[in-house]
Amino acid sequence: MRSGYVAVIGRANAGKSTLVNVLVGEKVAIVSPKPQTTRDRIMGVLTCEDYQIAFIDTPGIYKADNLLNSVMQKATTDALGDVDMILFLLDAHNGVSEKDIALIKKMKGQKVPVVLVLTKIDIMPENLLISCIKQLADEDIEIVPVSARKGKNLNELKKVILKYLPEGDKLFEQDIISDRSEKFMISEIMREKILLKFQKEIPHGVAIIINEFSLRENGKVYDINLDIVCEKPNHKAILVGKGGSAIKEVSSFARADMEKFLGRKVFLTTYVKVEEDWRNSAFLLKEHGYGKGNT
Ligand SMILES: Nc1nc2c(ncn2[C@@H]2O[C@H](COP(=O)(O)OP(=O)(O)OP(=O)(O)O)[C@@H](O)[C@H]2O)c(=O)[nH]1
Ligand SMILES: [Mg+2]
Repeated sequence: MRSGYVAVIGRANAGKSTLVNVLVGEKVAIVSPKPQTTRDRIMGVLTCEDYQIAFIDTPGIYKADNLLNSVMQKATTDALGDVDMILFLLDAHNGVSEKDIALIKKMKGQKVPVVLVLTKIDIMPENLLISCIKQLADEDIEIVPVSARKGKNLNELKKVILKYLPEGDKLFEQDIISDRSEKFMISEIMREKILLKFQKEIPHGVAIIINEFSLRENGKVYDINLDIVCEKPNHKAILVGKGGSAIKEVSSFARADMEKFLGRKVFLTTYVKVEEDWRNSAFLLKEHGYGKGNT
């Protein structure tokens, strides 16, 4: 039996959460086309007969321009401690930049093995993939190209990971797939739908507060009441939409996913409120669950 922790690191939007979800076989982290989707570390556990891998998904490496971003970057740096190996994910479908090379060099300075995973190869012309691999040859790092979306080369990736994991017992019970609560996932599902519908700064300035999360006595329906916190009155107007149309639409997508996730009917009520510049308030960040560990 082999078991261990694997940090999944990379620039924002590299495909970290998508890969973790596919490898674990369940959605443990939300995904969106916008950078900075993941805000905290999330563990996803893959258990098989003779191995168990605990993946640590992390916020993407990004230049912090507010306190929330700094908290997110700290979550990523902290994930590098106490893992058995690092997967450094690189989305090279537009080529490899100097900045990418600099990050690879920095990762190689860590005290655990690092494997470079080239993501999204389904949208990468083959000649570009070959030239990227040639370009990266000088870096003297093991490279595994994958596509999480098309399920390409994932068995190969698992084999490579297992080479670096120590012999040992299971770290978690068989049925554990994440370290996060249902309540956390519910708030993340709401945030995901907002990330998918709204543009620019609006989704980045949103936090979700769950006021109620309870199963009715009949065991068939969850009552969920949540606040969508945004940063500015004009963001609130956009989130609510004309006659409440935007919030209604986004809540309906969220409710459908929540029902799928919980396997029960959901009665969802949402309220949009403004907390000016909450992303720069240490107090409000903690209030909204950032930078205080798992919930
Ligand atoms: N074509 C293609 N798209 C992918 C693949 N993996 C991820 N994506 C897309 O890339 C975008 C970002 O994916 P995420 O998994 O959220 O990326 P991330 O690295 O977790 O991003 P952050 O949490 O913001 O750092 C989404 O639109 C995904 O659907 C892939 O294998 N192929
Ligand atoms: Mg992510």
